[in-house]
Amino acid sequence: MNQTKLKSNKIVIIGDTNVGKTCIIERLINNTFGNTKSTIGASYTDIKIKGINLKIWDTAGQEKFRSMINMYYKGSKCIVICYDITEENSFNNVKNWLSEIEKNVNGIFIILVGNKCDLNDNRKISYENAESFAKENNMFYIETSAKNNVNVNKLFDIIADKIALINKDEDNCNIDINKDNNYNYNCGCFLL
Ligand SMILES: Nc1nc2c(ncn2[C@@H]2O[C@H](COP(=O)(O)OP(=O)(O)OP(=O)(O)O)[C@@H](O)[C@H]2O)c(=O)[nH]1
Ligand SMILES: [Mg+2]
Repeated sequence: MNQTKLKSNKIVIIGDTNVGKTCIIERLINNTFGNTKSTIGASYTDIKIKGINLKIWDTAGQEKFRSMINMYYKGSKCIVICYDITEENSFNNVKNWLSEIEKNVNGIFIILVGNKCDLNDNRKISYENAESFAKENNMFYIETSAKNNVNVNKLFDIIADKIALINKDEDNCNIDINKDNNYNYNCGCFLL
């Protein structure tokens, strides 16, 4: 196996503060939902899903960290933009997140995630509206609940599948068919 094949595939999770980015990762890694503190800077988690090594960067949504997030886009295979289905502003801001991405990277796989779908009674953005916005902007759309564990694993399965295809296209496949599909992970952090 060459050096390239040993590399993790970088995924960056962005979106306004409080939309649930850290909770989604907590649910994926530990299968828990609890008290999270607002993220400072960014932190990463290494995890293997469907035989694909993923390095998932969780970034801070607070305005004061905004300008620093641009450096995380470089070299990523997938960007996940999260919003909160009960917070209209967080959906309206997806446009701004998209234009920041466009300034930094081209043709990247982007998934739009509407989190907190357990709060359907307080929903401000309809599924149809969000899905058609996603389509218009060449994004995949999925709704999740980190709280009730809805679609969190599915989200990362979709990402792993897509990255496997991207890597295959690049003749840079990272799948090790001899390894099982256990979720092995490491983590670390980087304060800006
Ligand atoms: N009801 C509900 N609440 C959620 C869900 N996910 C996260 N939350 C709550 O939303 C709040 C913010 O969650 P975080 O994961 O810290 O948000 P974040 O997007 O990482 O925020 P920053 O780190 O500041 O960018 C917390 O109070 C969570 O308990 C969800 O799926 N449903
Ligand atoms: Mg966070």
